[in-house]
Amino acid sequence: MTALRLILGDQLTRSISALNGVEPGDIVLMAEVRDEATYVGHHKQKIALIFAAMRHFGEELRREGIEVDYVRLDDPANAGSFTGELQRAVARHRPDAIIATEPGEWRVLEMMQAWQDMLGLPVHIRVDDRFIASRDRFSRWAGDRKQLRMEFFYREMRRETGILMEGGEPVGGAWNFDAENRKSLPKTHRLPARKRFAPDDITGEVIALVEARFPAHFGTLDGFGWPVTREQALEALDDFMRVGLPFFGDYQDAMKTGEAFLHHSLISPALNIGLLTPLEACRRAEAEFHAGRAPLNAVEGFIRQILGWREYVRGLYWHLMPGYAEKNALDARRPLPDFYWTADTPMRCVSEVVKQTRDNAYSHHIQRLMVTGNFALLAGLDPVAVNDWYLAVYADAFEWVELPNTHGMALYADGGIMASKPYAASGAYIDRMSDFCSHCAYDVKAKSGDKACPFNRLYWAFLIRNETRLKTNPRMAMPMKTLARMDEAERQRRVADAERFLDGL
Ligand code: FAD
Ligand code: DLZ
Ligand code: SF4
Repeated sequence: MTALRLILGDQLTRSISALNGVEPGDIVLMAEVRDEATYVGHHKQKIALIFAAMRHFGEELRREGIEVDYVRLDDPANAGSFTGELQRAVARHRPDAIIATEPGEWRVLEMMQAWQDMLGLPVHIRVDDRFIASRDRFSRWAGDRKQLRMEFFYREMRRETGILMEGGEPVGGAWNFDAENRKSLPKTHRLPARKRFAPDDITGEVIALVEARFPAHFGTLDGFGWPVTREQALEALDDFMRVGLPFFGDYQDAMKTGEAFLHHSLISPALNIGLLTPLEACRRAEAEFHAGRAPLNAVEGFIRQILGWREYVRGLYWHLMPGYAEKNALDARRPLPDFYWTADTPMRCVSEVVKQTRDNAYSHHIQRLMVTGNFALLAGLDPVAVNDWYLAVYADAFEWVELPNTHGMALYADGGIMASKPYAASGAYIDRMSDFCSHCAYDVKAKSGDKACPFNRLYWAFLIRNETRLKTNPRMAMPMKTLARMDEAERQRRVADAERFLDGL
């Protein structure tokens, strides 16, 4: 029996289920296709990362003696889509069956499910077992729970894997050291240089191709330094363990002008395309703790992001799709302002994050959540447009992880399935966690008027607009109490002030 084994651009793991039992005579199909590069206008670095990593992975398989049919984007016969390339490959190789691993996006799963009938061949879609919790495991946990809180899921994952556990109890006597993850960066703190990888010939060729074929896409390719092989990804992980992890806990939420990476791991692109596995990243961090090289607040904080958040959002995505993406619980309708693409805004925090995003296809979690995300939430930007932006601009963005984070966590568009309250904050939060406000044209202390920080002007209008929806939420009790004391004239004044700002966008 000859099997055609399909490997997608985010399935670049030697132990991926589609390659299990690969035999002489089988053919591995990998295809660079226009549809995947354009279904949103991905950042140039994201396309380059995926094509470069795909080409390197294809070569690695060939070195092992596996037959790889690799279709390049600039192949004149390229059909431009997964389905078209599969049809062409079936005509070339006449396989008895197709073997694939389930994809990371609903839209691609629907595509795959149509192939068997279309091609008249058995299509085996295998489970993606690179995740720590299978989709079934998550669904069993979710059951008919009313609330799907990450913290409780995370504790089960800790118990099941034994990571940071001691005799059935969490190491250090607590599950979560989140309260120790919120320091701002002292002025004198020295940030480490981070490991970046100069493009080799294969990556250089891909960079030229992306520049030529996708010139209008967002972002620059100049500083491309992402790991594109497993070997490089392991080096990046090592580098993080040495220079990032020890301070990861303390400064996880901090932001600084001109500094995109701080003490973050930068491993999400490598993890999401399969060059690293989540379990090995967690085990490495745990070993650093046991060796006394990193404190518990850092190690637990890092492991929580992967074993907790990453697994949880993946479970949530598949548990709630396809309806999840259509929710718009706060009835937000405003179009995305141009400055999300141009960085051209006097709001220093927003322009800084958009510039970092343009230059690196990266910004860290708090920048995504509390700057661009918080602005979108307060301004009532349309969730579809905001989701498309997040899916396009980050090198690590695939819908299974992007959608719950944006739709649920940042925008509260799911009405509170993911976050127990909206992450709405005035400028004071950004001022506390960054140096942005001291370089800004706006005054972070002023509450209203043209010079006042827009986050302050929008914050109360957001609460007023959503008062009925949020007033029964116990975690919103404090601001809702303050709002209840505000007289009608003051409310009208604040709404009008916010409207004046929004009209000027
Ligand atoms: P670190 O801060 O070093 O964290 C370590 C790892 O933990 C990350 O590599 C990542 O794999 C995992 N992680 C951390 N937070 C989350 C989270 N909330 N959800 C899932 N995994 C997490 N992450 C993506 O991988 N792809 C996305 O498309 C994406 N979109 C986001 C959109 C919004 C609005 C927000 C608020 C967050 C989003 N995140 C996304 C989560 C998070 O911001 C990134 O995983 C993180 O910034 C990646 O950088 P890092 O590798 O340096 O992470
Ligand atoms: C994101 C992406 C891009 C830009 N290009 C390709 C490609 O040409 N070929 C490919 O196999 N995969 C690509 N990908 C990743 C896919 O979009 C991803 O596999 C699906 O979204 C499922 O997660
Ligand atoms: Fe951002 Fe407001 Fe601070 Fe300016 S003052 S940087 S707009 S939070």
